[in-house]
Amino acid sequence: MTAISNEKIPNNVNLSEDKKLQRALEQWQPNFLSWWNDMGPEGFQAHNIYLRTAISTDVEGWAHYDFVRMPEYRWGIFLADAVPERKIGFGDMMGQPVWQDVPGEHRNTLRRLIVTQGDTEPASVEQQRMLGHSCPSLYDMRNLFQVNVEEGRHLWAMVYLLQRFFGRDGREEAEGLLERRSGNQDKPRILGAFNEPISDWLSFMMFTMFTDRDGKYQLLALAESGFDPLSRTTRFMLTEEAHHMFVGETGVQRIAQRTAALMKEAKNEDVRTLGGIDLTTLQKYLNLWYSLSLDLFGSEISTNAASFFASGLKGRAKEEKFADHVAMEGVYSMDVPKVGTGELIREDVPLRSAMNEVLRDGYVDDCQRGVDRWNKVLREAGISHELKLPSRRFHRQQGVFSGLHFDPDGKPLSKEQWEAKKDDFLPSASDRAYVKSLQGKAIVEPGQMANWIAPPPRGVNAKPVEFEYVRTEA
Ligand code: BYC
Ligand code: FE
Ligand code: FE
Repeated sequence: MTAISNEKIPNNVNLSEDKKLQRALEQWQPNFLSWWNDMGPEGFQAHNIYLRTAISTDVEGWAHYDFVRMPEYRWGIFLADAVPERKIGFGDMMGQPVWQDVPGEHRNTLRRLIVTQGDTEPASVEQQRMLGHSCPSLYDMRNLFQVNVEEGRHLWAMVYLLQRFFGRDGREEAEGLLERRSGNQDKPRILGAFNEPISDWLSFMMFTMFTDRDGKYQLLALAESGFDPLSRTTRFMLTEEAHHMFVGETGVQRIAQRTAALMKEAKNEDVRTLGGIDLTTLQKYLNLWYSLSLDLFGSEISTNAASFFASGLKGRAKEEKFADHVAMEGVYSMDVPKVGTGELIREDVPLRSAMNEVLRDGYVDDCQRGVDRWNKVLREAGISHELKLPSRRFHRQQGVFSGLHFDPDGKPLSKEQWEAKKDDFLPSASDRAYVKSLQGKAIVEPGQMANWIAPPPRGVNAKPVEFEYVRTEA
């Protein structure tokens, strides 16, 4: 069992024995808190929230529940236990001992990877900061804040690595992570999806379903890293990540369940007349967040990905599942657009250059399993209509399909056809206005649910659904 110390910065990395690092992190801490106060959940910083906090990193200890005010949440530095004698599991250095320090030749690349990962965490908090004011229930509000404080902790996880292993550059990057802002023209967050607005709860649930799931796959790939501190920190992050995807998957599932019930009541199944979210609108939000999240894997053919893999910095999710860990031979056959014409042709891409696509494959399958569970709910309610993941080519802004147009089935469209049809595929201004209109005011009566979503089957940590998860007083 790895106990977490009860210091100013809770940790299981013996922080008090490294005074220089401790000082650096204690200098960064007030800047983090000031960022949290400015950019964290708006209007609820003084409320008491029933939150899960880590008190140790083993199975029993990391899920301790209590009421806390968010600014007093115990953000800290938690690494999963070291694996004794761990060896690099893939790439050119396969079989050599893992690094406990940063190899000089990989310093810049590793820093970029860590900064890119770290940047997404505060970005998501910024994107979600107004949602408390329109929550469908106290249960949902509490889940939102749980996700937010944990994304804050994921930022700490990356900042620890930067401050501990990257000297002055690392300290500057740690400041930069608090300076960029989601959606800001002059200092945007690094990756596309993290600059998109999340201004309603349907977007939030699709985001935690699809975008947090990119987080899962990227963290799985980084957990394979030959840089052992990165591996250990991402392994612990993955335990927290599971809850984020739970919030997304079950959130959309509850909407689907409610929509199905309203379809039975409404004339011509028109659930909007009863204040529900119709399946067409659900599908459009799915199309949007899934395609934005596919972009987060980078290009299908990537020399960056090849060199991350070759140098042992970033592997594939669950690398041990694969037979060949060197990947010098073999190809990945994919359909890519022919330059100039956009016509699709089959191409054999050297495996290492296709690592982003390999990671995306696992992600797509995982998303499909979630969508299948949504469809099961619809089916059991007697609805034959199904939700569907669009083609990987649809609405892409990164990689070989960017700049081209495809419909959700992957059929090429001209620019004119796309413009004429895009409101059928993606949320239109009026869809967004409708979804927002359903969420005018927060539902804060314990146990009450907004009309457009079904209650969850159970509450948090064996508490009832009608438990008062968010309180104005202690
Ligand atoms: N938007 O070879 P390419 C999470 C850039 S989510 C903007 O195609 P590469 C979370 C790329 O940076 C997980 N730019 O891709 C979820 C490169 O720029 P440079 C986050 C993009 O490098 C919810 C250029 O395009 N973790 O944790 O193989 C809530 C060409 O690059 C995008 C990570 O991302 C984009 N979508 O792979 C909270 C892991 N895609 O070098 C948290 C760390 C690509 O030309 N990052 N570009 O300036 C990585 O492993 C890689 O950076 C990427 C890109 C997979 C993102
Ligand atoms: Fe995260
Ligand atoms: Fe997350």
